[in-house]
Amino acid sequence: MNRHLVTGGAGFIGSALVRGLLRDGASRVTVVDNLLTGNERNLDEVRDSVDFLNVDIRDYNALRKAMDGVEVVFHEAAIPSVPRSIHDPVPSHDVNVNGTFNVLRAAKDSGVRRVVYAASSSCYGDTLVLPKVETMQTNPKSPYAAQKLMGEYYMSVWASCFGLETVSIRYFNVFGPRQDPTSPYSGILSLFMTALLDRRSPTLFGDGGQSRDFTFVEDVVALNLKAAKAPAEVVSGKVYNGGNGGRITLNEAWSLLQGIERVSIPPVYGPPREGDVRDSQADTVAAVRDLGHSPQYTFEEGMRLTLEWYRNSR
Ligand code: UD2
Repeated sequence: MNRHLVTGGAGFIGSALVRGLLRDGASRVTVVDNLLTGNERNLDEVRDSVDFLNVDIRDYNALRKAMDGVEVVFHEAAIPSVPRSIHDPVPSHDVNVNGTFNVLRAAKDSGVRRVVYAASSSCYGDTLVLPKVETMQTNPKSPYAAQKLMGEYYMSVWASCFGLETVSIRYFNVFGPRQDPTSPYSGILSLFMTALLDRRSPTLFGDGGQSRDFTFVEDVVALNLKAAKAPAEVVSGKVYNGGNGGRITLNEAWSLLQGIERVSIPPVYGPPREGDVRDSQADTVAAVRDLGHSPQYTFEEGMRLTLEWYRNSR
């Protein structure tokens, strides 16, 4: 019987978390993924230590069975992307809201002790002040942001009404190896990496002056492991920023990458993107205090490692 289950465990962040759990001493990990955006190749290195279940998180009965005997669930499965949720809101609502509801219901009914949830910095929308603190008023600007926020509310309510331990971590633009660069909805840094290696211009929506707190995936993995172990009386039902604490514009990020690769490729500028947040930066005080968050990778270190991974995997 496995103690840990990762929904979305064949995805970019989920598979990194599976590897992190195994490094941290787990003997086996259960992965629930319907391979909509995930890929079993992401688990190649750890296949022998993974019980993979091709299950959709909207299937309560299958989740209930998968969670039998599990102690901690990491809920990473989602249909990500702000623009995708605007172009096609029904599937993202169904997976991100109804799916999350099912994960909680199945977890409770299966006797799971704790659920750690992948929330999103998008819930803040545009704020007058940076960095963004958990105590600020949320202001979602897209269906995706609203859905992820709804998930946080459900987490807290499952803690208060049903005695399940929950921790929500608001991710701030996670990047790293294995992020899928092939969709129009892919994360910007994965698009940058492939554009750079192809010696193509990336398209920047708007003036490229929008900023993000890009967070290296291994720092998010480490934070999840800490969130699974932190004392319930301190963390349960709560929400924490899982960012790095820095902030860089898209123009700066592209410049840095060109410098690393010693090329000069001016970007192409397109119209601003609907639902886009202008600036994003995490206040990490609460995560440091309660969870022991301690990001280990500077943006440049993370970018270099990621770029090498994309180069070697071509
Ligand atoms: C949001 C969340 C992030 C995570 C993610 C999941 C914020 C601040 N962040 O990321 O935490 O939940 O959603 O999907 O809400 N862009 C271009 N050209 C492109 C693609 C993107 O300029 O070809 C821009 C885009 O307009 C945005 C930035 O790059 O300003 C980052 O976009 P993204 O899709 O990588 O992530 P974002 O910020 O929507």
